[in-house]
Amino acid sequence: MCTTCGCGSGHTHTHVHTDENGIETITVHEHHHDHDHHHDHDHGDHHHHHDHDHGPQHSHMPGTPAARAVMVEEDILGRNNRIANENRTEFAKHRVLALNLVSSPGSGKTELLSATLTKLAGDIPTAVIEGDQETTNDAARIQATGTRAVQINTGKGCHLDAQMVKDALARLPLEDASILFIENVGNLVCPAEFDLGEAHKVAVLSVTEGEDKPLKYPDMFRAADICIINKVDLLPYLKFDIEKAEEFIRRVNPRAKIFRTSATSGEGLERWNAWLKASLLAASI
Ligand SMILES: Nc1nc2c(ncn2[C@@H]2O[C@H](COP(=O)(O)OP(=O)(O)O)[C@@H](O)[C@H]2O)c(=O)[nH]1
Ligand SMILES: [Mg+2]
Repeated sequence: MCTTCGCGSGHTHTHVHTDENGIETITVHEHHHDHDHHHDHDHGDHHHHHDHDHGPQHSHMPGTPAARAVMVEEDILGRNNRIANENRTEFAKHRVLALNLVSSPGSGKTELLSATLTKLAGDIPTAVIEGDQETTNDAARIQATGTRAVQINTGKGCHLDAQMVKDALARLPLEDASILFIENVGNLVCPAEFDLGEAHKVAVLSVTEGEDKPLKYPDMFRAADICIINKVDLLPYLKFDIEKAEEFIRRVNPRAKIFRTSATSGEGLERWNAWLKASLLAASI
């Protein structure tokens, strides 16, 4: 269950499958306990029909008071943080720099990763965990660059959690002094809450999304201390004010380190890659 949006039942199991291209996929299945119900009631002159799927923030069923919902939420986040810390210990043991890429769908996370991995090839060992609700498309795009990748399909899930990353690590042995990129499910809300054990969340904002997104989704831009403004090659065609975008990012997160990139033209990738190498060095000592 997501403590942010309330989706899912929280009871999951996974299975692993290797497809004809050798791509390993961990699929998360939800067990549905049907808490959905509907009821009709009259308010004098008008009539309501409600369908409810009881999430943690919306509990008015007898015996499910708000206090219990808060406890469930704390329990889920507490468990997630515990496993995230186990992942973090594992990363430290192998001197791995782990980065959690978060954004709305289509900002260019996979394109940016592919371009980055191609540039780092032969220089720095890398591995990728790909998160999407469905398909192995992105793991296939990553493997095409020669980098090892495991796909996680979250099904109904709106974010990756620490347990999913732990499961993926069991299938993706960490190389010492390497960079692990975790591409989260495209969603500017829920992944902000879930620590995966990463050193940094990296928010990718593309110029086609509008410069106000850091103000509209502040939790994500507060959680991410690195922010990449991608698709700068499209700036001549848009009304996107990049200075204003940077100002808005800094308004919600004054510590944010900001990069401007184009995954397709390669602009800005030198600076981004230099930062990656310097951060890996810092993680290695
Ligand atoms: N013009 C332009 N297109 C890009 C750039 N980065 C990604 N794209 C395109 O944007 C679309 C979504 O990219 P993708 O990497 O799948 O986004 P993701 O959902 O964040 O992983 C694809 O058609 C990419 O080719 C960029 O820097 N410039
Ligand atoms: Mg992607």
